[in-house]
Amino acid sequence: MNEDFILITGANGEVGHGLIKHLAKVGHKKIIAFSRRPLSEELQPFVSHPLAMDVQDLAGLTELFENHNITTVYHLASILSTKAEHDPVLAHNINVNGTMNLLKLCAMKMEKTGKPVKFIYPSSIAVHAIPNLEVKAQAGKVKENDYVQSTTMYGINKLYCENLGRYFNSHYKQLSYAPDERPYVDFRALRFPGLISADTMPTGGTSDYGPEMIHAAASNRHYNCFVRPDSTLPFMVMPDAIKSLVMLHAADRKRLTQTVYNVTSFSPTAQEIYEVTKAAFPNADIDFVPDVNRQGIVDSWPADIDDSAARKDWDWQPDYDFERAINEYLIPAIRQRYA
Ligand code: AKB
Repeated sequence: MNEDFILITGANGEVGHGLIKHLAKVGHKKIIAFSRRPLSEELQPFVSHPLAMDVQDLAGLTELFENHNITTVYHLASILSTKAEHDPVLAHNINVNGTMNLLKLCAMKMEKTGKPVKFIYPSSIAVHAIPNLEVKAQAGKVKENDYVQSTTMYGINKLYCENLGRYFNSHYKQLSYAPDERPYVDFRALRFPGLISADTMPTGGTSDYGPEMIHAAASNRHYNCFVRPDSTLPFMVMPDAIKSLVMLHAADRKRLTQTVYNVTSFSPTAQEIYEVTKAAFPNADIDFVPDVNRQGIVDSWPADIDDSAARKDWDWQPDYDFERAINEYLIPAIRQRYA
């Protein structure tokens, strides 16, 4: 019971794959990782406890906390934006109730042991909604508190969970304890832009046109891009996403001036992603066939975000700009994957 465990939820997802491999590589041996489906065979050798579990299963989670000294939670489980629009109630149950279950157990652990659990929570650019394309063009680098009136179920869930985390971090049971005696969860959130991985394909997101275009070209599949060529979103490649999660985890709590941080790398248009894809895979068969509803969501998300607070408070800096991401990471790795 004394050994420290890392708990990873949503472990089968894209970020889970990258994070688990990274943590195992740097020597973490005590990792409990679960997804709703049994943990992917590829990941099983890297974790001590591969499980199939749902974040809505409070009894199962309680048992995990009772039987293991969980000191860090990477809470990755989430229904992404496109899927959440098809089943908003399921999204709420998983995205919100699942997060509440975990925060509650972390707070109870601190009440019992006096030791805080570090809770790393990936949020998203989806918390923002910009009213129209003119405002989006003028908005420039959007800060954490700008345009936070999300219009998607997923974005609303993320925003609420950020606030829940802030509550458990600073105000939990504020009427029962003096401010300096309050149990707390060491909650730290970052807002990811669209993510692109060479190893895995995203499922259920609205920024998926970026990775889908490149993977389809590399595997000789036709692709209908569901947004206009001029559509612009911030993106980041998976190695930088993992870097940001572990940097935020390692950051000195005294230096953290906010509970939620933007992180980003580059902001290409869909046309620019098309051009680099075509240059790498000249036979790529890609058409632009915008889907009016998904386009609406992409148009409402910022074209660029301001990550200066993360840079200042925990020295965040991405390793990959667009050029390096494409030429040194994505194209060589994706080529090899489909060779
Ligand atoms: C999605 O498209 O839903 C996600 C996100 C931007 O958080 N990739």
